Amino acid sequence: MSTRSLLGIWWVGMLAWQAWADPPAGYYASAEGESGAELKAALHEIIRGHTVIPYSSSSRPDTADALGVLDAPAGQSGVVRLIYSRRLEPVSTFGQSTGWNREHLWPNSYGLDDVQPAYSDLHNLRAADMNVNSARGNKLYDESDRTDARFKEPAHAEAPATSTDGDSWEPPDEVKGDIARALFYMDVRYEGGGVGEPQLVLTDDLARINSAATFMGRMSTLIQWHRTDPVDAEESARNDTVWTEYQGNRNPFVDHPEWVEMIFLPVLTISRDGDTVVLSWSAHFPDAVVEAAAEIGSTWTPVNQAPVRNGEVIALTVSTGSGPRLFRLRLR
Ligand SMILES: [Ca+2]
Ligand SMILES: [Ca+2]
Repeated sequence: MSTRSLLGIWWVGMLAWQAWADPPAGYYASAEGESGAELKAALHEIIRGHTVIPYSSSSRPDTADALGVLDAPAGQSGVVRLIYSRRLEPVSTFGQSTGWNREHLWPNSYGLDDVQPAYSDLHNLRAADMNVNSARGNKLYDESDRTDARFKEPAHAEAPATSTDGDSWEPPDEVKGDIARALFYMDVRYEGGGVGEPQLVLTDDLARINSAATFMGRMSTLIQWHRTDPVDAEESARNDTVWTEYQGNRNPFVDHPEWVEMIFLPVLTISRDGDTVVLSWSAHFPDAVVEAAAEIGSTWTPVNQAPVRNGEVIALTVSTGSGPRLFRLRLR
């Protein structure tokens, strides 16, 4: 083969790679320039109505077949990287008690309930060690509480970089952001609008998370994990393959990490009436703390007044007088 034809192949390869590595031109056009609820609504319209693949099927590619492709390390086939164990496992051990199965990151029992399209959504599914999957069960994601009597590290012998406590599960650092972005996708994709589609909602209010509801969390921890484990080439390639080969929709937060905070961070609303100031924010953040400062550059201190919850809003009223003039909301 001549040098010239080698170069030709290299160029074709580069072009193909570039075409796959980014969303198609205009995919996010209707979301550009938006923020907050408007951005969320625009993204929902873009990613809804995806091609639903069967959860299990003997005649068509199903979720197990897809995970055998999506969770294979770059350049390899016939093996999957298990989400919590980080071990490579042969695709052929799917369904065996010593092998792997399908993990719903947003637990099936928190609003998916075996109903399509959410049940088979590949952005939410990962290959997992079968025993580790059982150990996680439907625990929410959070930093483990080491003072909890049920704290355990590792959470399971076959997942060395995990920990757990009575109600939550902490995955390995390298997948914390991947999991967070999958859950942000689920909240935006599922707004209760279509046939069989639940209204999935992320929250910091852990009391709301149970199998009779459609909540999942902890949202503030997920935002933090999104920051500490940014998108890498492998996560981006997985998003591309879900789009091109299976569902025809993308995870916007893998393509545009900056949109997470534009949608999910709480906004502190401040309304002033003379010497009285009412501060309010989303009840999805019951543990958020309001801090006050006299002026720019001075020390921020927590506001002592107890907040009052009224439906979806938490508010507190302070009398300022000659006191603080600046307020901010801080997550734990
Ligand atoms: Ca990662
Ligand atoms: Ca939702």
